[in-house]
Amino acid sequence: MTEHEVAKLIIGAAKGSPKNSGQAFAPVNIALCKYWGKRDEKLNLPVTSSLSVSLPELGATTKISFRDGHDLLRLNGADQPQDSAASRRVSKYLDLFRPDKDTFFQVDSESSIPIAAGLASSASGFAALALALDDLYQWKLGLHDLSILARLGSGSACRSVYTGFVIWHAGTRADGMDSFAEPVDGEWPGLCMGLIMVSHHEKAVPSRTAMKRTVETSALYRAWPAKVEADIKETRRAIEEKDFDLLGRTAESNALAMHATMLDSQPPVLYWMPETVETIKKIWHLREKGLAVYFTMDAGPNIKALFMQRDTADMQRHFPGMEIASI
Ligand code: 2P0
Repeated sequence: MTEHEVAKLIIGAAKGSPKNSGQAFAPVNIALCKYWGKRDEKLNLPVTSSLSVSLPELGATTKISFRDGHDLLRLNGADQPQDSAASRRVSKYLDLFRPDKDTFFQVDSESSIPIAAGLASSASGFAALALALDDLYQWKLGLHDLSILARLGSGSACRSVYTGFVIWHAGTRADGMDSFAEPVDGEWPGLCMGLIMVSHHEKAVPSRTAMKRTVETSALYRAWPAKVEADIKETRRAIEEKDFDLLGRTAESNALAMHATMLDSQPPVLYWMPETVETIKKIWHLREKGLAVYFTMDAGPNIKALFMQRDTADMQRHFPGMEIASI
């Protein structure tokens, strides 16, 4: 099945007449058990399930409206050139939703996070776009279906249609209709994520490229599916029992294992900077001294520290400049 056919299947039954514009917000999500590797590149179908937590105060607010001539993407107030990678990717996604080839869109997206700095900007961006399209066309789809539509733009975007803890089921069907995200029960008051920015620069290897290379060339990757499955089980147990050490230990181990598969790729992918290693060692040192702090990392050099609100003052002292996001 093509992505056009999947989109048609989902929005086919929806009725409603378009408004002049649609708008939506979608949060950033950070995976505690990562999505790394696809079984279908067109539909963004993952090899494994993944589990994330959304940061409700950070994300993308996107407005979409019709316009003449050509699509226009505006990111944080700046028009993006039509031939830029971002514009082309968004236009390709919008192709799924054009009633005819002469319909074009303007997309204005305000993001409260640095683009392409390993903070999942494409996830909140495509989730907000899918939700904004639903508002524009008045489809009134459920979040289950919107999660599938968001996935067609970027895999991890399917998790950003929800707040809280979220699981993305890998599914087994070729059409991906069973590959969607849904909330995981369990609030965790006091759980915090600290964003330790090592670099604001755009990454040299896009995560899409790195993911593909890992699947194709890393022998270690063969161990990855079983590792993620076990980690998801442990993370769900940690959420249920509010066991912070289990949550942190599992998330940290999962992120390091993902980076190990990247290092094992040919040519190798290493997103880390010297400051990344320094920060990791500092976190381990602080933990040895009794501070309950763990970390996770994505396809970039930045560190996301996991800690409890009661330790905020200590964390701020050790990591001045760290942005704290409540969960
Ligand atoms: C994640 N990442 O689970 C993992 C961990 C990066 C590291 O999802 O090709 O932008 O659009 O499906 O979703 C980044 O990959 O990739 C990602 P596509 P995506 O958050």
